[in-house]
Amino acid sequence: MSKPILWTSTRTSGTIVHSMAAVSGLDIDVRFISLRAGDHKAPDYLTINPKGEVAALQLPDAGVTITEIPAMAFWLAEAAPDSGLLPRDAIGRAKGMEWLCWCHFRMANVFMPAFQSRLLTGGDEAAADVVRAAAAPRARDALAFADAALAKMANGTLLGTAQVSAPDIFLGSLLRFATFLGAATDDLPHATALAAKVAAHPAIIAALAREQEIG
Ligand SMILES: N[C@@H](CCC(=O)N[C@@H](CS)C(=O)NCC(=O)O)C(=O)O
Repeated sequence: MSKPILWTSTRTSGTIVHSMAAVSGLDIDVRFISLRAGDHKAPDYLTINPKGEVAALQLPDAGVTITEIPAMAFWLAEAAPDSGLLPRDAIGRAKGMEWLCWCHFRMANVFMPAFQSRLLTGGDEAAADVVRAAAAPRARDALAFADAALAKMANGTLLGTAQVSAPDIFLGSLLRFATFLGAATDDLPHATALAAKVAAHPAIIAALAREQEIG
């Protein structure tokens, strides 16, 4: 039996999957590649993930690679049913997928344009500044929506679970991204408390420390 391999890169959206993998407790070989060095466009990597992106979860025994954060989260939750990444009941799992898809769409729609603003504007710096500035209030609006939903949930988590779930981890990362964009989030107590709960998870502390070490 070969271990699953998580291909990722530090301080990218791959960190979200790295955190979920850590919480799963599964024995996963985490391999870091450098986007700056172009490792994700190297022929060997493209045979694993033809999208040329991180993260990618390679399952050597099945001869399959899973990509896209909600799909990787789903596999991790299925492989580690007691991890709390997703609830075991069908409705709970569906609600978990709903939040994962929500976070994923916001990441692509609100956060990525800001982080890739120069790419989007063809290098036009002034236009890129406008794109970045427009992203901060939209990021805040997204987090305010999640904050209001959290206010109604038990345990202050998106699914009302005592354990930190995959959507909670994703939302915690979106809150961090929002802070990078300069969005005000201090007045969103539920989202802020959830992000703190996620950040205090021992497996996530260890995963982030490893990323810090690698640089
Ligand atoms: N939809 C993908 C997004 C993956 C993605 O955009 N990854 C970025 C890093 S944050 C990447 O690999 N970028 C390299 C490139 O596009 O050249 C997911 O859910 O994992």
